[in-house]
Amino acid sequence: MNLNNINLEMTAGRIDQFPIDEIPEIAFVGRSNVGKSSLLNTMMNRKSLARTSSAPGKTRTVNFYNIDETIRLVDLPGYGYASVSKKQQGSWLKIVDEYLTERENLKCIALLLDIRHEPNTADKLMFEFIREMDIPHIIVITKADKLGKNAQIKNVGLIRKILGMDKDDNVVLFSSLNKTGKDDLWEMMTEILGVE
Ligand SMILES: Nc1nc2c(ncn2[C@@H]2O[C@H](COP(=O)(O)OP(=O)(O)OP(=O)(O)O)[C@@H](O)[C@H]2O)c(=O)[nH]1
Ligand SMILES: [Mg+2]
Repeated sequence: MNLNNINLEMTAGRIDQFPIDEIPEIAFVGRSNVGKSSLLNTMMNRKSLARTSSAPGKTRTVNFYNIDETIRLVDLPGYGYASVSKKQQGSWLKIVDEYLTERENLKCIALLLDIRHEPNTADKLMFEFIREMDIPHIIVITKADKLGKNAQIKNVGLIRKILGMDKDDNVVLFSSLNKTGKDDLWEMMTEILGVE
């Protein structure tokens, strides 16, 4: 797979705009502001191909990044941030739901969780939903750079416990700031999707 051959193939606000082919996709889900778009930029070696913001609710469409015609990374709008009203969220969360429940190209889901926060009800529901979908999944714990080593270990343990994760669940500690976990995540993703 050639990481120099990446493009934003489509930014879709409706399900009928999704690309039609068989390219396997990995989707990135999680609360608004958890760092999904930043993680995608880090994974793709780009500074700002995916748009990011310190204000939650930046990504409002489904964004398909085509990597060398081999896989797609899919950036989704975030859910459940207190400062974004339910009504505001409704319009763009519908497309997330449609993507996750109807997309046949979807072969792996990465659920992102902020290392500093306990998973909330929305996170727990999303984790349950992914488990029930019976699709390979990776838990990515973001913003690792915000904590020291001991606090990292403590909080990862807490997140595992709160979500009731299994021992063999894939977990990656990640930082878009210093690229912690980037190689591990690429390895897991390519193995799950069966690409080189
Ligand atoms: N320190 C640190 N900050 C990060 C990291 N990842 C993301 N951020 C910051 O967190 C904020 C949100 O990042 P985004 O990537 O836009 O988050 P998102 O999950 O895409 O948010 P939505 O599009 O609203 O769902 C930005 O200010 C980023 O700079 C990280 O690993 N470390
Ligand atoms: Mg985003």
